[in-house]
Amino acid sequence: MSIERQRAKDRFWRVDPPRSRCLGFSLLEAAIYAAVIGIITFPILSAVVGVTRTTEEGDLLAKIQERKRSALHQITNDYRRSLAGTAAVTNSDKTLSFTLPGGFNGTGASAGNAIRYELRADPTDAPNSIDDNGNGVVDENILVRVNATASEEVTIASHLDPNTSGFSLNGDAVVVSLSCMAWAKGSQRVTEVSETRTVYPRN
Ligand SMILES: [Ca+2]
Ligand SMILES: [Ca+2]
Repeated sequence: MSIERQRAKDRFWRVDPPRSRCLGFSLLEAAIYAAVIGIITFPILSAVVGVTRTTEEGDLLAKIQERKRSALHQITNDYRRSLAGTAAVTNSDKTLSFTLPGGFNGTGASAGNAIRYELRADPTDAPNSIDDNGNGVVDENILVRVNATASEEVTIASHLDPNTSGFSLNGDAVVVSLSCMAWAKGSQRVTEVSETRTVYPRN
């Protein structure tokens, strides 16, 4: 067989490899698949993020409710023991002072420790409309219990809203309003819980 005939025969029987569709996706197919995967997974991821955020906000709400409850509980217990007629509210309704009984003087309860509850600007967040300490709430207050007689003071609450927290008097009773606030990471808003309680002295 001549070389020319052999070459012609080879060309006749040569089978080009099929352009298999299994070797890869076209650009259009890849784009469609990506879009479909995105449509399926985006709602799932959104739901997971939503549940996580809801859980964080729920935990935060429980935490600040407990913070408020604990501070009100302490003020209530303190003030109920106080001597009637000794309460005063000063410093633009931000300070409550009263006197605890010190014992029995033969005719009644004698004066004991002088107590103050003071709402103060948080030392880490000055009142300048800026969240200086980066905790998500702006210009929060702290609540400090001062035992003036013993020269002792203890911070019993923080994250308090200065605009809605304060004291007032109603006869011998004191009206205490506390608003605790906090911010959950990723949340669009600050969570706040408030309570106003009227407390009467028993002595
Ligand atoms: Ca500030
Ligand atoms: Ca702050």
